[in-house]
Amino acid sequence: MSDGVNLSPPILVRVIQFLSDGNRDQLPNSWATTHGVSGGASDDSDNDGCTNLEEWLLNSDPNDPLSSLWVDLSSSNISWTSRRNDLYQLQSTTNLLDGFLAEGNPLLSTSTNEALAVEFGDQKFYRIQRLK
Ligand SMILES: [Ca+2]
Ligand SMILES: [Ca+2]
Repeated sequence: MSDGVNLSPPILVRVIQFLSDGNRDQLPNSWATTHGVSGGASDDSDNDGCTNLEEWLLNSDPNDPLSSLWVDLSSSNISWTSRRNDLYQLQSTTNLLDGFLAEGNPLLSTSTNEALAVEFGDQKFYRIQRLK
């Protein structure tokens, strides 16, 4: 930026969208209206074990008990419920204090269930991050 006299280094301006939450229940008004959710964030409208807040964060359907998150570890795979066209990243760490690192490339889901091969042996923590 310049005031005509002094120059400052370039600055990065990032526009962040804030979703309106008129009743302050932690659920965006637009999402609650779209899904007809009248309960609060801690309610479980479809009794699938995921709260409405979790359903919103997971991009799952708060009115469909078959639409929720589950993660399963077998002897060589990690599998999870997914949404078609969402992008997921497998991440791992051997020490939770060090944070997670990506393993492999992001996966564009083509199904409602996805699975990736994982290594077992030494202590390792895995997580699936939905990127989009
Ligand atoms: Ca639910
Ligand atoms: Ca659900």
